[in-house]
Order: sequence, then structure tokens, then C-alpha cells
Amino acid sequence: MEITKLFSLEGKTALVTGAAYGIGFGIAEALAQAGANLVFNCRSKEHLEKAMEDYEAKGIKAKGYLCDVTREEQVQEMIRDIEKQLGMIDILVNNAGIIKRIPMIEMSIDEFREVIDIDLNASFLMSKAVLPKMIEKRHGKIINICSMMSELGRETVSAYAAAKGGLKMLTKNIAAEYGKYNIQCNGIGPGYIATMQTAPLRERREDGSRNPFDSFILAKTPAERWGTSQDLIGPAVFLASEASDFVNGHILYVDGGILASIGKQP
Ligand code: NAP
Ligand code: GCO
Repeated sequence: MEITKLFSLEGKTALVTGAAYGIGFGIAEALAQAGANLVFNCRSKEHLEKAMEDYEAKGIKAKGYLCDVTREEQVQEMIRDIEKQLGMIDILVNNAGIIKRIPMIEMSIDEFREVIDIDLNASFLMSKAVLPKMIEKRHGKIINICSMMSELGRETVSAYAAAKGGLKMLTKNIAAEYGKYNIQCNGIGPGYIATMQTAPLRERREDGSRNPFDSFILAKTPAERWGTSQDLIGPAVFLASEASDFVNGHILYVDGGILASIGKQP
């Protein structure tokens, strides 16, 4: 096959959850540039309207939905509408996610549940909603945005690590259960990426000095830099395209090497 066709998403419909900004926006933009018809969702009307303008400014005709991915009825209504208007969803990127940085013994069960609901249960709901058409058509791509915390823990992120660890195993299980229908389910595990979600970890101190966590990550990362959503777009297009048809249940870590290293000696 001609190599560029292998990575083409022409004629495919891609749905990226939580893609009003951040990593989701970067991945969604790349999938559209690779030829996909782009659909995205978020919870906020304000974020949706701003995102539609941002996509249009990049020459992308995106279709946006207000949908809270933790609400099964909203998910099912969104998927039904997309399938009615655009046909099947060929590519689903489960990107929507939150983090709460609270010491576990200070975290309420409601706070724990909210993170699990968005970062893990929502990917179950979204995947369950798109799989029937993928099974019927005998093809589909599901990409779950995991994390380094799918592999490692750290203080204050117990709910997030539990969710992302579960998302890694949900990814493997969808691959195991539906691979026979030519459906590939893989994960992308970003390292530390500069977005709104990690902004508190990079904020300069009052005296203008680097945040200690910022210095910690730079010392731990062989690439000696924070990633950006642009570092994730190649892996996303690869996992969304025919180029990865024999890759299934894999978590592709895009982390500047941080998971490979114990960190620099002092
Ligand atoms: P972000 O800037 O906070 O963006 C999160 C997105 O998710 C927003 O568009 C938000 O939109 C949406 N969202 C949150 N809850 C939602 C819900 N219930 N329903 C629908 N949309 C929802 O975060 P990010 O850094 O881009 O992270 C995106 C994904 O990458 C997350 O899964 C995160 O865990 C993962 N990740 C991030 C990093 C990193 O270093 N940044 C590293 C590894 C993995 P609304 O609030 O408007 O709904
Ligand atoms: C944190 C960060 C991380 C990143 C990412 C790393 O507080 O440790 O937010 O969790 O978001 O998940 O892969």
C-alpha cells in the first residue's frame, strides 16, 4: 500500500471527547488534518463556542456537542445523532479527563468517585456506545488517553492513578474482546504535558523562581522539557489509521523517556 494512504483518515469520522482545548484539541486538529470528519464534545457552552471558532480559524469544519461523558443518556443521544448525520464513528478518542490533587486521607469519597467517573467510567460508556456499529461494520479504532499514572503512583493523585490504571486495563480488555471484529483499542500515555491541567505544577513562585515540581519533572525527564499536545499528534494519527491495524491493546507512552529513567543523579 502507498505509505501516505496508510496514515490517511480520509472518509473517516473521528469523535474526540473533551476536545475544546488542551490535549484533546491538539489530537482532534491532527485527525482532521489527516482527513477525518471531526466531531468533539465538552460540557460547557462557552468552551464549545470558543472551540468552534478555534477550529474554524484552522480551516477545520468541526461538529461540536454539549455532552457530559459521565451521563449515559447524554452519551447515547450524542452517538445516535452523530450516527444519524455522519454514519458510524470510525475513530473514538476517550480524552476527557480531570485530576484532583488531594492527599488520599483528606479526599472525600465523592471527590474520588468524580475522578473515577470521568477518567474511567466515561470511557466505558463512550466505548460501549460506539462498539455496536464498529462490530457491524467490522472495523473501528478506540484510543484511550491514559497517563504515566497508568504505571506509577505519586502523592495526592490516588483517584487519578486508580482511574488511569483501570483505563489501561479497560483498553487491553476491549482489544481482547473485540479484536476479532477488526477493532483496535490502544492507549496513549502522555508524560508531563503543558496544558491547563498541569498549569498549577508549573506556576512560578512569588520570587519568580521555578516551581519545585517543574524542576523535579525536568530532572526526571531525559528530554529535559515538558511535552506539548504537538508531541502527541503523530502517535494519535498512527493509532487512528490503518498503519496500526495489527497493533491492539498497546499503551504507547509519549513521555520524553521519563518512564525509562530513574532520573538524573544530583
Ligand atoms: P484539560 O486541559 O483540563 O482538558 C480536559 C478536557 O476534558 C476539557 O476540554 C474539558 O472540557 C473536558 N471534560 C472534563 N470533564 C468532562 C466531562 N465530564 N464531559 C465532557 N468533557 C469533559 O486536560 P488535558 O491536560 O488536556 O488532559 C486531557 C486528557 O489527557 C485527560 O484525560 C488527562 O488525564 C490526560 N493526560 C494529561 C496529561 C498532562 O500532562 N496534561 C498527561 C497524561 C494524560 P469541559 O470542562 O468544558 O467539559
Ligand atoms: C500530576 C500530573 C500528571 C499528569 C499526567 C502524567 O499531577 O502528576 O497532572 O498526572 O497529568 O497524568 O502522565
